[in-house]
Amino acid sequence: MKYSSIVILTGAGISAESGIKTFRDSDGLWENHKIEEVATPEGFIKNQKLVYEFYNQRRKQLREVEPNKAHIALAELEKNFKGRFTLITQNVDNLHDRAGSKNLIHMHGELLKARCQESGKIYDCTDNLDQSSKCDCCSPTNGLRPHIVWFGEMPLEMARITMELKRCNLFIAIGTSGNVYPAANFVRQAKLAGARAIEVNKETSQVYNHFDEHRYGLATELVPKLVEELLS
Ligand code: BJW
Repeated sequence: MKYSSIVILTGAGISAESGIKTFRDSDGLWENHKIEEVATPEGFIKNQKLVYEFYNQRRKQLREVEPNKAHIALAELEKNFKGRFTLITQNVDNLHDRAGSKNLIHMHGELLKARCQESGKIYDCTDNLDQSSKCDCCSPTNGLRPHIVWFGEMPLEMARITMELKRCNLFIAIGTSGNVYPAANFVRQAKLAGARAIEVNKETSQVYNHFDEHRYGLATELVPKLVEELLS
């Protein structure tokens, strides 16, 4: 194999075939909710009940879905690849974790975590959250919020991501539309570092012109094939 350091970025498209709706499809998750209502700090201040319920419903959905062949193939790649391997996901579901991925960065947070609004301490969260949910780290407590990166907030682990993008020689983006920054810019950063860039998607993304190679189709078909090629 000619690559020594691989960075993979995944988006909602990789979980679509597990049954989790993508954000910008016509029947997408946010059809009944305006983005600013459920995915901004301002929306949370305005209507906490709505935002808690939105994420409670999505947390519950995780019990009904399973990792698909694409998640599993990426975990296999990590297990068998001899060089550096970093998987960055924009997804807040736990399907990469459940497929067995280890060196995984959840840059937009995780549905199964909650954060103390006062101290920033992060807690595991499998049950519903609401306005009365309390942390056990401060008193008086300001309560817990979903550990999700909303618009206008800084994505997580950006320093580590930047370092990995600088040193990778293969960058692969799977199932992401290239609408949301800074993730949409990762391909440019990887290219500046000299990496080859491959896009795997059902259709062209907003940033498709920055990739060297495009593979269009379903993630569950294309990702296992690509992994097989990389490991052969
Ligand atoms: C398949 C498939 C199958 C389907 N097989 N493929 C103006 C210009 C530029 C930037 C900005 C701007 N104004 C504001 C900004 C910044 C803003 C932003 O990007 N806004 C844009 C809307 C313009 N970004 C932010 O605010 C971020 N923070 C930030 O920038 O901080 C400052 C900073 C400065 C410097 C450095 C670093 C930071 C925070 C962004 C937080 C995004 N959060 C969300 C919501 C999380 C909550 C939740 O989940 O409820 O994260 S938004 C939403 O979009 C979610 C996703 O992770 C993210 C990306 O979406 P994704 O994954 O690409 O999904 P889709 O649906 O768009 O696409 C699915 C794709 O799959 C499609 O392409 C399909 O074709 C494909 N597909 N089925 C293969 N079976």
